[in-house]
Amino acid sequence: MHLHRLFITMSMMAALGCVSEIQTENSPCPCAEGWQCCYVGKICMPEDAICPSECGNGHIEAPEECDAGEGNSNSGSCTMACTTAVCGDGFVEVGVEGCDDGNDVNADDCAGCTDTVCQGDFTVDHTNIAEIAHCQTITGNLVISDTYLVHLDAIEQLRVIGGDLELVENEQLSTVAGLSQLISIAGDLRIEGNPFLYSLRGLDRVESIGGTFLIEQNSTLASFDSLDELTTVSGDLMIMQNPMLAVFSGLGQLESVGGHFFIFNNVSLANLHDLGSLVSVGGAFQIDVNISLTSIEGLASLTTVGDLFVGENPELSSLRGLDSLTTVEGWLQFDNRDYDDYPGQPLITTLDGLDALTSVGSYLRVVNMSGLTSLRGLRSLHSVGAFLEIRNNAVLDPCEADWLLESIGLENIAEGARLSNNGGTAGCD
Ligand SMILES: [Ca+2]
Ligand SMILES: [Ca+2]
Ligand SMILES: [Ca+2]
Repeated sequence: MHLHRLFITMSMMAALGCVSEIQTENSPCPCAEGWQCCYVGKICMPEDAICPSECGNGHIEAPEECDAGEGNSNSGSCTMACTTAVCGDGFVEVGVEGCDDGNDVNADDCAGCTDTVCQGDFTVDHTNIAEIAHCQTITGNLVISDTYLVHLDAIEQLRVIGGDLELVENEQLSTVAGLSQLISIAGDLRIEGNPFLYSLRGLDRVESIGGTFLIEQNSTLASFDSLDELTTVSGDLMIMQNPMLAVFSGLGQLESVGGHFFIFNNVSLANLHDLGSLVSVGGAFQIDVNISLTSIEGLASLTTVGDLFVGENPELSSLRGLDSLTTVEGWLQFDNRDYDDYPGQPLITTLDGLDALTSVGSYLRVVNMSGLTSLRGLRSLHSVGAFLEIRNNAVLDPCEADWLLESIGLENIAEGARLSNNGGTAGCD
């Protein structure tokens, strides 16, 4: 083939009488017909041969896809390797791509060359929530407050919140199902004053809350379904004034609350059956003013608490459920306020259920328990770190208080005891 072409070329050139040389490969341009003049080196090559290429010379030579000369850039449309910039090449094309992590995985910080890590704090409402639709991570706080949002489907990419998540006083919000990808909240989760939020379905994948978890004044919230992955609340857990909340189903995996745990004034709350995994509460555990609460038997795994306060739950008839509790590190109080507008706990007649309790780190107060007749549930108690107060228990025989003092031993009560105004008359053993 080459010989044939060379012969023709030689014949033509000889006929024209313009060249005396024979066309050969790599000879300098100009080239004879059927040959190409390569840009690099200005040499002749057969037309079907591949010329040498030099990326960066401004000429597109195979196999280059582009060559912008000095304009080649790994942040531009033609890379330093003379390839056309594309999503997935590992280079960020400035002005076109937000990121390029060189993979086609979308569940990371860069999805489809869109940066999914949104830096800083965001406050959004129904008019601008779409602006954070691409965010898989928000490094700061996300505040959704006082909006007309009905749902949160616009932010269904969201996986991680580095700060707080606040859902506060959204008058029409009925579901958080749009948060179904959310796994962790490093700060607080506040769900407060959302009158149509009847369920927490959508928080199913949240495993931990780094700060406080506040659920307050959500007037139709009926359950925690489904917080099935939540094992840890590192800060406080505040469940307060949710009038339709009847059970804690959905909190069945919760093992520890690092701070305080307040269950306050939830008028429909009937029992704590779904807190069966709860082992420890670091701060004060306060079960207070829940007028329909009949049982705390769900607390069977609870072994340690900071303080424990059970008061003003008028339907509660027993402390059964605290059977694993061996240590109260701070205060232990069964203390009713004795004001007309507080109902007391008249149905509790014994402290049975506290049989495993051996020590109270600070004060032990049993005050204004109008139905209490026996303290024998405290039979294992042998240490009170501060003061023992058994007072104003209308039908408690004073001999019961004497028995407790003797059972613990005055020498094991650091700051002494006050046993007074216990009105029962059953007589001492
Ligand atoms: Ca080139
Ligand atoms: Ca790219
Ligand atoms: Ca990616």
